[in-house]
Amino acid sequence: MNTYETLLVEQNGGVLEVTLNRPDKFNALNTQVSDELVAVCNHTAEDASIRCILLTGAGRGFCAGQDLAEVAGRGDDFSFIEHLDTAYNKMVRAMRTLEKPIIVAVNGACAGAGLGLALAGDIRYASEKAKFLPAFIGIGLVPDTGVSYWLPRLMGINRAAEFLFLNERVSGDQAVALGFANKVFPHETFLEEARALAQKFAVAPTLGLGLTKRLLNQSLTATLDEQLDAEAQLQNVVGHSADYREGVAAFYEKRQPVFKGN
Ligand code: T3D
Repeated sequence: MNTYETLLVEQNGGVLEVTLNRPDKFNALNTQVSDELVAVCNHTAEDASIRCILLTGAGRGFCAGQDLAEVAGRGDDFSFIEHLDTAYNKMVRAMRTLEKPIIVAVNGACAGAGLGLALAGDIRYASEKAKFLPAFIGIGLVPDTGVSYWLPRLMGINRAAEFLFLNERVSGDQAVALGFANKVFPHETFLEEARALAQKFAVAPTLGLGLTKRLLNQSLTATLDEQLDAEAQLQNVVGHSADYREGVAAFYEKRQPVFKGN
């Protein structure tokens, strides 16, 4: 296991629980945080004993986006292209290409690139204390970290325009209604709810979940014909897996299947 300075990382059974750990800064992002999240994804991809990631934040915030304290030290030649490409875009790509589920448990403020980080997960559970805001236009920036990709797809372009232009602050309930959070729970229980979901995924057919994620990813830009072909190709992979054999056997034996993830 790698060592991390900005993250707390703990494996519980098949679940890797990852906590953004810069609570005094509302877990604001910098290159070190995103590099460490990429390392977590790479480690998870290689370690068959990890079958799900649960990502949350320490303290009152989930993630306040770019650490604004680091902006002051930038010179005129600072390249936002290079910064985003090597830091936050790399993080989003690592999360989306990781073929294992990522649950994001949003415990508090979720802003800017922190919203992009949350949207790069597969399922978002929110505490009643969660608040989501784009933040970008509030400081004169455009959306990044995938926010302008996900929001129109999840909430429609008109509501995305309103949310982004007006830099609206929305609650967990509103995020569910808008379609970009899955469920909201009381603050006292929300992490337990997310952990229970993660433990379900940890005993699910991991190969099937991972390839379902691949299909969902490509569905966002594919034609129906491309998607039908991709489904057939990937069914031909999972259709020869041990978990599929186990699933069918358990069905006929009227018992719970024991999926090993392969
Ligand atoms: O520049 C580039 O690298 C390009 C990439 C950009 C990507 C982006 O993410 S742009 C957007 C950057 N983020 C923001 O603009 C959000 C700024 N923060 C806020 O709007 C609010 O702080 C929150 C809505 C997140 C939380 O509000 P609230 O009222 O609950 O808490 P607070 O009192 O404002 O903040 C609590 C502490 O966190 C505070 O520190 P203090 O005063 O107690 O010592 C605050 O300074 C700190 N904090 C919050 N956000 C950031 C931050 N520190 C550094 N960077 C932050 N982004």
